[in-house]
Amino acid sequence: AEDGYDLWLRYRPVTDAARLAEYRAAVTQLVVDGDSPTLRAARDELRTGLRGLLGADVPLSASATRDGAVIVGTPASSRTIGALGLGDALRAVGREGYVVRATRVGGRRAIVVAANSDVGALYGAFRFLRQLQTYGTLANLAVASAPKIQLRLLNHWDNLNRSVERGYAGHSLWAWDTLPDASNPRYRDYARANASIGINGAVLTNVNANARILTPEYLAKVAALANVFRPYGVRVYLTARFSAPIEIGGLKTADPLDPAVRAWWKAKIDSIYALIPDFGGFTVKANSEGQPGPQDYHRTHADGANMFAEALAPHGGVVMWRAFVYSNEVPVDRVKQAYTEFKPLDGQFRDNAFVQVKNGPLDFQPREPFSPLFGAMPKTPLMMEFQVTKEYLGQDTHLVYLGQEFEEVLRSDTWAKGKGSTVAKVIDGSLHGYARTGIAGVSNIGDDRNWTGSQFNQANWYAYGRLAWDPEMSASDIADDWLRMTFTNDPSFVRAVKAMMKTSREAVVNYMTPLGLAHIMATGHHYGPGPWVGGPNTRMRADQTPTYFHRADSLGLGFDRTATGSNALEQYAPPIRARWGNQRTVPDSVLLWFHHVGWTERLPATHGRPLWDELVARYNAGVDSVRAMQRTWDAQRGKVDDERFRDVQSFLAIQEKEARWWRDAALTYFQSFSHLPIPARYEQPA
Ligand code: GCW
Repeated sequence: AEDGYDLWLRYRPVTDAARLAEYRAAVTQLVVDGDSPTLRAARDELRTGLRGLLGADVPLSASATRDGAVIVGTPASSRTIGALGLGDALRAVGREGYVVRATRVGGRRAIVVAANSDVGALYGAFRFLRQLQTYGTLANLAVASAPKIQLRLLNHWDNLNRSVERGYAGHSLWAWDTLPDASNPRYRDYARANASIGINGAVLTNVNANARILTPEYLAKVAALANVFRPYGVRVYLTARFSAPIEIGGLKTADPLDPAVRAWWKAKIDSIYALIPDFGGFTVKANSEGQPGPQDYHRTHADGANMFAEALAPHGGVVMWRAFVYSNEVPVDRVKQAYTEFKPLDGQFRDNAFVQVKNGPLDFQPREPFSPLFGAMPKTPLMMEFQVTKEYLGQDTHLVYLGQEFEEVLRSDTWAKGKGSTVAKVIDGSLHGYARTGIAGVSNIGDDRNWTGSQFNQANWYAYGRLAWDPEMSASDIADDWLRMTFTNDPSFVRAVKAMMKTSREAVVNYMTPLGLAHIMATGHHYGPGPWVGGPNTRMRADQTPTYFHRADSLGLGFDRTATGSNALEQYAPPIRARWGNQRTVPDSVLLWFHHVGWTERLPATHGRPLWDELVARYNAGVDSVRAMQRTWDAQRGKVDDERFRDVQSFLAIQEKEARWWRDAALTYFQSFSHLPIPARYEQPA
């Protein structure tokens, strides 16, 4: 059934007759020398994929005996590949990259999928399959690709009871109760999907961590998952609860400078590596939202991180220390805290420690400016943390293509070293010469049949992986590939639905938080509107006022973060300060993020309209965009299977209703401050 389980690895028969003929002539046998688990995975994937796409088995052969061999491997695994003289091309793609090219072997036409490592060959196999899945030509095929970021991870916020924090796709995939004895085909399919987009690590557990994951009982379960993922190049990582030495170690303290605590972690880490020799390391959330951490002992984040880094170093592991720190005290401006706490620590972290920074300074809002930490810590490798699960963007039901958001952040210019110092160049290491690089995406995956809670949420997993491989890729090109692989190559479908995906992010910004508004979601679940509640999490400060984030009053709307206000703006480079700090030059995207604007003020960022009119226009535009998305999708009936067609259609109907809910709630609420009428030309709140 077309329930979405196959993700973008559907491998349905090629329906374009010319392409099918081309592929059948170009692909007549499969030569995969070497028998490592990873090369076997590549061979299995190619067999399955080609059988599906070409409608017939492609026979395995020990060598290229006729035109049309697809030869896969490394110079070490395959003499044929070793003899092809790919030396320079292979050197250029590094350990995980690949070369896929049309060539001749012994006078016969062949396609070679070559790499320096088995996992590179596996990535190359997926790349080759993608060529067919997207109906690309095989003539003169010449692809070479290497990841620009070393660690490309998913962060699962999965709990040991199989609930998923901010998960909207069912339960956790990890069946802790039946592991390690029972496996599940989904573990392998999960690893396949990740490998197909180059994701090479998974942090299995919630950053709000449970120490029990570090007990022998659970580590055996983790090892079982690691065994399934290993052939696909996916390493496992865990979250470390800072107070674990007390909770499961029987110590009286978790002070990172206490020798007994350090010895406990060292022994614990050694025991993990005894079970999982390629264990990746830890992600740590400390001294944030009530989690324990080094500050409990008057130590710094660097003291905490370095304790783990030191114990992990002999095994090649890393610690990823999160910069998302929300103290429980009331700060003047929450968006300043990460920079304030971490910037002074630059240079104090051991070299196998990362600081993992959320894309924006607040918390995964539909739109935020990039975090000012990017560009501000030249001596500390900063990892990007994106949220693939749409906590604040309509969760499972709303269709929002996050490729646009990720691209916007990655292309943002920090100006750290002058123009062109993009966030992408910070995290790929090229701007500051980081020796280590990494990126993390908070997963949207669960045990729903379609993995992600909706068909289109799959695109966000996919786009995250592709951008982790190459943070300079275009989100639009990624959407193009994803649509062809996931739905159909019908050009009219791809054109229309890609355009729809590209507008979907701006749509949600408009109907939820236009013009730089943020965090006006309802408390706790963060799904619907709640500008009257204020505050992000129920566990946050009780004294937070409802208007904390949007600062509506009788005069106007928006958070003054310039020098006359919280001055969060000073955390950015001077050219940005100048542009964003001036009401005449600030872009509309961050207007109310940085400025408190009078209700009737007319600015370039309000297109010369009074702020109130512009706000109304934006909320209406958001609703209109969703209606346009519905029309686009309705026109695709018959081009895709009925099952997924109706699935998407019904969710779009929910989204339209809820876009109106958002608009009506927000405008009615803000109207109680502005006391201005909704201009007649706009749809009135219900
Ligand atoms: O976005 C907030 C979420 C919390 C989450 C926290 C974090 C895992 O509402 O659920 O906790 O961020 O990133 O640590």
